Formats: sequence, C-alpha cells, structure tokens
Amino acid sequence: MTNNDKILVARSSMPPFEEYCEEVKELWDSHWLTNKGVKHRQFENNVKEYLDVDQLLLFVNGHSALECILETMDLGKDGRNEVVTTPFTFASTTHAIVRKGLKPVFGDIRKDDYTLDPDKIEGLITERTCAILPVHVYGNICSVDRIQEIADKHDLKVIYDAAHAFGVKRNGVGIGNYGDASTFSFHATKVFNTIEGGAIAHADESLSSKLAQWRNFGIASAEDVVYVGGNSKMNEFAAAMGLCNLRHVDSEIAKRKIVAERYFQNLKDVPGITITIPPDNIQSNYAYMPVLIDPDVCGVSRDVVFEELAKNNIAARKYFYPLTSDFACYTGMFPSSESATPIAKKVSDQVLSLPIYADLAISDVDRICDIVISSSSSVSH
Ligand code: T4K
Repeated sequence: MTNNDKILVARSSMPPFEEYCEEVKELWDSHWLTNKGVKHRQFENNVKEYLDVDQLLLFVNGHSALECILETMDLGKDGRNEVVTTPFTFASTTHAIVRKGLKPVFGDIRKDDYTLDPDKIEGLITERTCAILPVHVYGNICSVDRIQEIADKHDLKVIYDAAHAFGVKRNGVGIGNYGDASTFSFHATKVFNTIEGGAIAHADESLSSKLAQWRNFGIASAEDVVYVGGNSKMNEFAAAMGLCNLRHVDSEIAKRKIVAERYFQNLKDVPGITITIPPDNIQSNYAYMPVLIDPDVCGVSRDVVFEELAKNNIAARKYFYPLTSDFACYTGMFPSSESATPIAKKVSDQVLSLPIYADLAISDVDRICDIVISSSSSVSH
C-alpha cells in the first residue's frame, strides 16, 4: 500500500475469486438460490462445528438474529420487560431490545475490557427484569461465570451479543457456549463474513424449531403457520461466501494477530494511551484495535488524534461513540450517561478504533502508531 491510499478501519476478507466461482457454479444448474438450499445446509453445519456449539442457526444478519432470539424466548410476555445491558455497543444491540417492546436498563462497563461490569448488574435488577444482554465487545469476553450466577439467582435469561467474537475461545471453550444464547454477525466488516449474515447459537435444543420457523414467516409446513415470524433467511450466495471464507478464517486470524501484536508493541508503554492485550486464557480473534486517549495525560482529546489520522488518509472510527443511551432517537428515555454509566461515558469519549485487518502492512501499522503517538503528545510534552 502506498502512502496515498486511504487506510480504512476494516477491510473485508475475501476468498480467491476462482474459489468463490467454483463454489457457486452449481447454483446455475440447480436454480435454487435461497430457502435452505444445499449451501445453507452445508455452511450451517460447518460453522456449527467451527464454533464448537451444539445448536446453531444461520440468519440474514446479526441484528435479525438478535431480534429473533429476544422474540422466540417470549421475553416480556409475562409482564417482565426489562433487560439489563450495556450502552457501550453498536446501535443494533439496544435497537433490538427496544424494537421487541422491551426496556433496556443500562449497566456500566469494566474499565479494563469494556464489557458489562458484573458488579453493577444486581443493583439494576427489579421484579420486572427478564434478561441480561451483555456484549463481548471487540471480542473481549464478558465475565461469563459471574453473569451466569446472577442470572441463576434471579431466574433471568442470558443472551450474549457475540457479533464481534467469532472464533474466540476461553480456556479452549468456544464463545457460543455461554448463557442461553449467543448471536453472531457475519457482516462484511467482521473477522469472518458472509457479506451480510449472522447466526444464533443456543443452549436449549427445544428452541431450534421455533427459531427456524421464526426466520421463515413462522411457517411450520406449507399449510401450517404457527408464529408471526419474519424473513431472516440467509441466501445461497451468502452461504457460499461463508463456506469459502471459513476455509481461510484461521489464517486470516493468524495474520490479524501479527498486526495486533505490532500495535501492542508500539503503543503499550505510551503514557496516556491504553491498549488492551488479550489475557493468556483467551484465544482472541483480534477483531478490533481500540485505544483510549486520556486527555488529562496527553493534553489533547481523542478527536484531535482522529483528525490527525484523517489528515493522513487513515480512517479510524469512534467505535463506540456516542453511547447508545445517548442516541438522538432515545432522547429523554434514559438517565444521563454521566450519572448512570460514568465509565462507559468516559471510555466512549476517549476511544478510537484503529485500522486492523489481515493484510494491513506492518509498515502501515508503524505509520499509524507514529501519528497516534505524535498527535497525542503534541501539546503536553
Ligand atoms: N451487535 C454488535 C455489537 C455489532 O457491532 C453489530 C454490527 C451488530 C450487533 C449487528 O450485526 P449485523 O446486523 O450488522 O450483522 C459496521 C457494520 O455495518 C456493522 O455490522 C458492525 N456491527 C459495526 C460495528 O460496523 P459501520 O456503519 O461502521 O460500517 P461502514 O460501512 O462504515 O464500514 C466500516 C469499514 O469497513 C469501512 O470503512 C471499510 C470496511 N468495509 C465496509 C464494507 C461495507 C469493507 O471493507 N467492506 C464492506 O463491504 O457499521
């Protein structure tokens, strides 16, 4: 990559062109393009194996998967409609809760890994709470044991938004094995993509047919429609992309690891900059490269660093700013984030997601880090 090319925060992984053409070739013979075709069936099986989970269903995208699991678990139907969740996430998490007629109750996050702080959950539980919906944000694993203990004590469902966590393992256990269900995103910007796509891994086998029916208009059989479902089916071309990308995902993650380690090496000892290195028991997917810029130490805000990178054709992103609880569409609905979730507010004001993808050149990583370091120390030092 030359210095004149723009470096974006992410870059879709793609299989060799010929491999994809070969994969979709038979679709021209069969004319079977969607509705649980042969590619869908193969891919659903392969991805279930890869994630090492017992039950898994494919969806058209990660958001639809989230909405589906909230609906099929009948949350809110017994009058309990509150869901304890994090505001430090992408719009999808909070929107899914609200769009399903449930009420998000925002808990603060931990300052070391930015996931929902288990110590803040119990204080938010009322007789109306039905579920906890934490996010493995950036692929960082939530405090799954503590969260399960709290859920068991209060008879709550646990649904993980694992959109960022494809392939992540904790002590060798696949991330989709925690809680009652986990939803994944296979969007083009993710570590693993099917162009658009998603999945639900779930613990209760008896939910499988309901989930499958919900994603296809609630149709149980040609003359029997049992739920007011939607259309959330993954098509054959997306499934074919998944089949191809899955063959390469381990080497893509290995390349991301090299990129990530260079970032860690370059930035870990810089005053005022926080970078999160995965703990030893976590097999990371290196999905995102968030850093915090502390203005009290650096003398400049995150926005100054963001602008300086932009001037150099580097499109970092403020994932995740603003907090979802501060979105314009939710004005007046939730307590102020400064008082309710002060750590999340602070992290959101300081965070910058730096570019990371498998083919990002190490020389570009060095250049990005140089700009981050020089712009974040330009005033105070
Ligand atoms: N839960 C969480 C926690 C999530 O983060 C998300 C999605 C979901 C649920 C919902 O999953 P999905 O329904 O999306 O499957 C992007 C993604 O669209 C979104 O999937 C993702 N989270 C979110 C964090 O990021 P934008 O608006 O920032 O994307 P965009 O179009 O600005 O793209 C970012 C960069 O990615 C581009 O600068 C270049 C690169 N890119 C993008 C596209 C579209 C590619 O390389 N190829 C592409 O095709 O939301």
